[in-house]
Amino acid sequence: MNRTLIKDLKDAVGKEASISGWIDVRRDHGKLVFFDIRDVSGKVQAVALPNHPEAVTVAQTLRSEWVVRMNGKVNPRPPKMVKADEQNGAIEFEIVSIEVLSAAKEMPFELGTDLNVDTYLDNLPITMRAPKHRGIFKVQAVIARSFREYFNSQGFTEFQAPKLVGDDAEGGAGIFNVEYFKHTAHLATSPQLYKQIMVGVLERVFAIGNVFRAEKHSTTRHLNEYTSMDIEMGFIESHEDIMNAETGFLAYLSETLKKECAAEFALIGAKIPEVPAKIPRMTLREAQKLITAETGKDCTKEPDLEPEHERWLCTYSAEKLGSEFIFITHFPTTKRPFYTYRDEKDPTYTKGFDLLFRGVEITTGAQRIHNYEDLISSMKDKKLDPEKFSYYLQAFKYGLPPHGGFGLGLERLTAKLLGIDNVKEATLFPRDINRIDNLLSQ
Ligand code: AMO
Repeated sequence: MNRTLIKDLKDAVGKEASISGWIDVRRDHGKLVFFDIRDVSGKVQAVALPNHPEAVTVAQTLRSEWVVRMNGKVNPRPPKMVKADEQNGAIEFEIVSIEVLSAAKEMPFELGTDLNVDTYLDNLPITMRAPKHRGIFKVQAVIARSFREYFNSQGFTEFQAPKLVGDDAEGGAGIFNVEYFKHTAHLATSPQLYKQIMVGVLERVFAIGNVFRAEKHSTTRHLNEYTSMDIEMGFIESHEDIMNAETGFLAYLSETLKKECAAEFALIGAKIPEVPAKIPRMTLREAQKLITAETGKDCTKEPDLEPEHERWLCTYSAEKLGSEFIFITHFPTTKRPFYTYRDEKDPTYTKGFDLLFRGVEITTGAQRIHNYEDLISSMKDKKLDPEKFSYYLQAFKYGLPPHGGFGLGLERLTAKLLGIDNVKEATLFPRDINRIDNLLSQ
């Protein structure tokens, strides 16, 4: 008999079916053995009845996480037992025969139990099977797919950026070295230089790929390997075009999540955000004046926002401006990478932005310098050696249009969308200073 996915059983009432999946829970009631059986599509209650004694004998040996194939019949539940708000709450699977596909050792804890982050991470291959975590990673997959769909629909071309690089764009700190034959190479911290080069080839490009940051601190926002969703587009007027492109994506994402992930958001207890047609924008200095006026602590001369400022601005934006997203623009030139375009009105500030959402920065983006000479002089200002970037500079030497782009951290976005405090819980296999899967010895 062909396998029926558990979500489709409701259409097979009165018929025979074969299901495959994991034992979620077993409940014994005298001679009856009940199970919740789980597959990728959902759960169903199955029951082994005394009229199939062989099935009952096998049923009594099964425990959580055993993998089984069950043949049987889909019955309507007696009216008193119907659970209208549950998936398959109106049916029950009557087991006729059971084949064990894989036995499982006794679980160290019940799936779905609240665990501290370390225990959760130590046992990731199984803790990820819990409904909450399956939900998180389904949502994450939908985010990445929506990014692809949206930017494909806007005339962008996907490309794969290299992960092994020579000299790095984002400045010296935070780079992993890799032994590369007789040389030292690095792990890419961003596809930045390649996406700019690609503007000269395909005008509008995007990439979704892993990047690496050798940050020594362990926070709830930082990972040492994360997935960067990047775009870069040519022929823009200013960084405003980039913010508009990101707004378009977020609106598409919000709609897709409503269509495809409402159940996951309900299970996790999170709310899908509304995306206004125009996300509020303010300059760093405007934002700092507001914070200073409200909190009484003068931050108007700081070159960047502190995490507490980001949280404050998000609350302010949600309460006063009606948007959970807010763009902060015009960070000082000294704080931004060499490729960032300077504001014509005041070149000590850049035409770049951060996007804040639910208390955290989820994106950095900007217009870029496209003039070859300006770029060289910006490198020199930052004490970088243009010789080392001669490969990248060819794109500029031979004509690159005004362009810009952004980088959006997939795990941070997933965590914030789902109201998860620690980004590591929204990362499939998080790497941090103490852990690559297993804890590293100190
Ligand atoms: P930036 O370094 O600000 O910009 O990174 C962009 C976004 O990537 C995410 N992110 C991280 N997520 C988890 N752990 C980290 N250690 C981490 N670091 C960054 C954040 C952040 O907003 N090249 C530019 C982008 C551009 O201008 O196009 C860049 O990489 O969500």
